[in-house]
Amino acid sequence: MKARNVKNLGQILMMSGLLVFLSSCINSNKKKEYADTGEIPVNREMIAELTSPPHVPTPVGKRLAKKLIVKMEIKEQEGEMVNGVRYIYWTFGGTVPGSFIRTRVGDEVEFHLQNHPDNKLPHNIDLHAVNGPGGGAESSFVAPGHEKVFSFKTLNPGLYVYHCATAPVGMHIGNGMYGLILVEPEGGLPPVDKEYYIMQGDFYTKGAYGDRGLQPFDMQKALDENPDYVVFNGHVGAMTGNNAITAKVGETVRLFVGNGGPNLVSSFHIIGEIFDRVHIEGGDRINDIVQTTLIPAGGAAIVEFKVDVPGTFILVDHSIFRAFNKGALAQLKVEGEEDKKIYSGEIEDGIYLPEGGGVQSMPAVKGVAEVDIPARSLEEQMEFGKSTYMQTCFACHQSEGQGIPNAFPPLAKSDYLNADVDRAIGIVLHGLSGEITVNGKKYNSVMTAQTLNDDEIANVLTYVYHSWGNSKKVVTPAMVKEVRDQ
Ligand code: HEC
Ligand SMILES: [Cu+2]
Repeated sequence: MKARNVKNLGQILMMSGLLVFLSSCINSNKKKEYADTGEIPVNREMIAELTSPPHVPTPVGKRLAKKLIVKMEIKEQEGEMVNGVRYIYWTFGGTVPGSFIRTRVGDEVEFHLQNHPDNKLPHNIDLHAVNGPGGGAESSFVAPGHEKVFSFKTLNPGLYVYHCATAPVGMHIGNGMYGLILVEPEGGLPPVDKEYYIMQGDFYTKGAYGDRGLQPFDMQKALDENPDYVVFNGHVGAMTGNNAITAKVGETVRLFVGNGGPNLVSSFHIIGEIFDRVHIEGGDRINDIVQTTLIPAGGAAIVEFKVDVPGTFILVDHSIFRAFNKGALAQLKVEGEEDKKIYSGEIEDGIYLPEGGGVQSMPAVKGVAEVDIPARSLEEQMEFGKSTYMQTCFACHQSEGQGIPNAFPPLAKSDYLNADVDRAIGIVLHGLSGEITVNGKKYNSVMTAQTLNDDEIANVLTYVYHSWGNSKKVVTPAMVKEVRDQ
């Protein structure tokens, strides 16, 4: 968020008036020199630095326009969409999205498109930064084991999408063939503390979300615009946990955000943050103070903001089922000093007693009222346990105990659950936080203590242990009481 000092507004206005006046003199000199950006002369040759997401190359700063040589290699390669789900990605430079290209206005880009000999298909590239037929597609059509070269001059500053445009175009894009090329203005974009590269894409697989094994592309689902996965940077969890992007309190962050599609429009939003500036659609126009910005398929935006407080901020497509159920979720982890004026954190967990409410006090975790527990059969335990599960655990661990990748660990066939009953009882009683490994995948999140009595905990855990391939242990209220009293 912007800090504003109202007292000095008059002074600032006078100063900035002067600055605008001065810089308009400078600018008009420049403009006179090159009536058209097409006339900016190039000075020497340089090999372009290309980076894989979420990284971006060094800013252009004050460098002169150059002949910039870009060498981009196309690779068709297998990768992981989400735990156990394999997918053959078609890539520019070995990643989805493809390598980030950073240029300045007036550069003469000599583009070398190389199609790796192990690939099966011809490809090409259409860069939205190009003024020319097909954005380069016609000149760059290249068979496996070949290289095509073409060149273009960057006339318009902005953030542009590039993508493959070989038929069937939708399938080439749908398999991951897109990326971003930035054209910085003369003198470069204003410096910031952190810059990152993020690109959304939708994926269509024969199986449903999470179905394991090598998943082929599904043309019918693509035609129906009904994706199984909507992700940032090529797969679920590409930017969460250890892969989260980072910043420190007080830093300014600039995100180069693209949307490869092939079909969906993105409602890009960061939970708990407001964009100070958005270069709408990656172009010239700047919008101040924005909550959610629309990024069309085949479009981009530059968003900038200062981070004021520490914590984990979640980047989403605010078409929210895509975020929590299809993968369109990334994390920005901010470290530093808290500022309670800007964000207090939880101040108090009070008790809310609507008039006539029967509950007079919240049971403490240790002291849930003892109830007279009748002896129960396994059938009864299963029935009561299922009902508690569907009311309490289901929201996070899901109906079949399958969990949600990177967020909620599975209870189905969980090695962690099956290894230790007392530990499982303790988790439901007291909650759990910190890193754990379940079936080979790491989770580092928080489960709050569940306010259930001993009978309910015994039943719900018995239900979990007798479902989804678990070890069929029976948990009794006496076992729960023992753990509670420890
Ligand atoms: C608000 C979300 C949420 C709810 C509700 C919830 N859990 Fe959890 N649970 C988690 C998270 C998150 C973890 C992992 C914590 C960590 O990373 O340290 C977890 C971990 C576990 C684990 C250990 C890991 C594993 O997969 O075996 C068990 C067992 C468990 N929960 C059981 C339950 C049961 C039973 C209920 C219902 C009574 C329940 N949970 C309700 C979020 C939740
Ligand atoms: Cu292609």
